[in-house]
Amino acid sequence: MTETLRIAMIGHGFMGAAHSQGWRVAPRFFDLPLEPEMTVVVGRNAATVEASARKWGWAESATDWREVIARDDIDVVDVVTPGNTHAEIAIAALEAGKHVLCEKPLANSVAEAEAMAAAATAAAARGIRSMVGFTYRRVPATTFARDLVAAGRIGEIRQVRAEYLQDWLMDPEGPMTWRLDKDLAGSGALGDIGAHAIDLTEYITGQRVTSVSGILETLVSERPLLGEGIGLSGTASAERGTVTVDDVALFTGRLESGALASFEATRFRTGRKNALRIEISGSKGAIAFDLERLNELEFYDATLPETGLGFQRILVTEHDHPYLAPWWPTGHMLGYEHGFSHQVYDFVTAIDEGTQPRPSFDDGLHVQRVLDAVERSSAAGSAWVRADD
Ligand code: SOE
Repeated sequence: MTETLRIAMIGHGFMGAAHSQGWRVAPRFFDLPLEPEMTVVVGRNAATVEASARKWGWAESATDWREVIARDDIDVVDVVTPGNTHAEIAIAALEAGKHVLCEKPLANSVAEAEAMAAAATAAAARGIRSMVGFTYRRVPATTFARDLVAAGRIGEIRQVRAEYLQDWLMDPEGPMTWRLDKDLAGSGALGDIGAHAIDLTEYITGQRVTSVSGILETLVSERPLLGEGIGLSGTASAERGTVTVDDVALFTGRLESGALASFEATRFRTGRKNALRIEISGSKGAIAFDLERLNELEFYDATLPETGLGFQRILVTEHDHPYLAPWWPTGHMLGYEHGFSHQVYDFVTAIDEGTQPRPSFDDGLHVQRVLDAVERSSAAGSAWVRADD
């Protein structure tokens, strides 16, 4: 019989739903070496967390994460709370000997991320694994893009353009959520979605961002406070609150090789709902990806005869493409949620094999340093700031 891995998930918002889906579905499709058991979900409100447990298939619910982390019947702690609590929960869980999966961005500050990375290194020496939830690395088309780059198919990387475009804040009467509060979220579009653009760039190119020059802007600085309810489903009250994070982040960066990259993260790009896009130009070819068409990868092979040149659209749904083997027949599309199953597959496999899963807390710390460097650059009139120390 397969050994079990007993999971406690702390938090139960949007990411809680996505992670629950991953824990539930991954073992139904992938042959996992350990069987995840959805043991307990934790939230502050007993009634709502109980409802989440029932809906998503957790055996129990609880309201005190400290008590849950102290339990002997928990092997993994999955952190899906707002950023301001990541460090405290993840460090306590690692110290208690639990493997930790933590949502992105790793933390709200470099200091917190450093403490988390140090706790992860100490825990790794005791066989405890930790990983950051940058799930877009696990979309088959982005993993395939990484494979093409690593195989030299686009040659030497000359230029990168990475952007994450959403428009859910364009209505100035849209209510405040925790994502607009610096104390809870750390930063705005920059950390929430710009972090994905940075991680995906580093993952696909295999190079880190070493320095940046950026600008941050808040387009709507006051919004109605939330009345009843939580998140975007709550009702707006008559009172207004101050938005303390950026709505738009624009920055340029240099990769380790010296190649230039441009980044944009915005929640005001009218008409773009969830467009995480990346285009990488190299000496032998180029690749382009857009999350709004996540089953496709565009590939330009500049080594072909001139008359045959052009971007080709590869439908990344073949069984030989990354992660695709256990899913549907060719051409039967995957969606947003599959990345969370792939994340569970990779994390559980690493725990079983005793290897370091990526992105590690060190990778998450590096992204945090880039985010921090963009903030410092913006405050210094877009001066170039190093991000790799
Ligand atoms: C909200 O902007 C959000 O849900 C992010 O927090 C996620 O990380 C991203 O995947 C989609 O957008």
